Amino acid sequence: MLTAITRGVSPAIAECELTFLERLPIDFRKATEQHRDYELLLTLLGVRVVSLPAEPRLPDSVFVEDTALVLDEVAVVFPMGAASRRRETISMSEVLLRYRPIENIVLPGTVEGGDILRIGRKLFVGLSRRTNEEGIRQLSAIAARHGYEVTPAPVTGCLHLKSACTYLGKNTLLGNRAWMDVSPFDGYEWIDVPAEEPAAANTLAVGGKVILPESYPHTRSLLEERGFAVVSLDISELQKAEGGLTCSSLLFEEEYEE
Ligand code: CIR
Repeated sequence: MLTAITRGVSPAIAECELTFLERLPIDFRKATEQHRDYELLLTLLGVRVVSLPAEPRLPDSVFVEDTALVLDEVAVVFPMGAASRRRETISMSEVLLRYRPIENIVLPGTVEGGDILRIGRKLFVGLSRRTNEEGIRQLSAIAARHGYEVTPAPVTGCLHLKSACTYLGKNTLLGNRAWMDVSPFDGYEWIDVPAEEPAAANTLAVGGKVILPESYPHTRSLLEERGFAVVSLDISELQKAEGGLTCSSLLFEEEYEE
């Protein structure tokens, strides 16, 4: 069954890391409500949600996707590029041990899960402000042992690879191609985000639907014209923390048998 690990919003979220955004006030109660709606929507789409308690001292810890990559055979835990976030992996490793054996990337390698776009047994990994060449090298070695191929994909205009593009299914990517090097993605169809919604590429395709932030109505129309079933969700407060839809869950198949 598709499983999503999530974590409650930290009451310290106002002190989150910000790279490309100006700091705006975040309404903690609203953020918590939006996060619960996110968990509820995943449940309605057939995902088993494992909701962990908030980490009051770790402002960005709601963004669990960045801590690790859960493949069918192994969980790979990362030293994140943002040093302030590295303690998030301590409790996450304990949880992941219930599901998979764990391997660790080690410093000076850094990787964040927001940089990993998985399509089957291909892992496209953003070379970004948070994920470095040494991190990608170590990840490639671990992934290769389990039959996955890693392809680096330089990212220039945004935080992570999946801020610039996500996979919708049907061999199609939604992207802002100005923010990344697209050459690793030869052979895929592209849908370009509309100019007025440059940050709309971070979607979550699950349960036959594409979840999209409510703030991107033009992208919604475009995806619907192209035959994708879209569900919109208001995540305005988490967007102010530079979070998107993929960041708030760590998704994997719970019962995997070789
Ligand atoms: C950070 O800068 O690390 C957080 N404020 C946002 C992380 C978003 N994560 C993601 O896109 N995977």
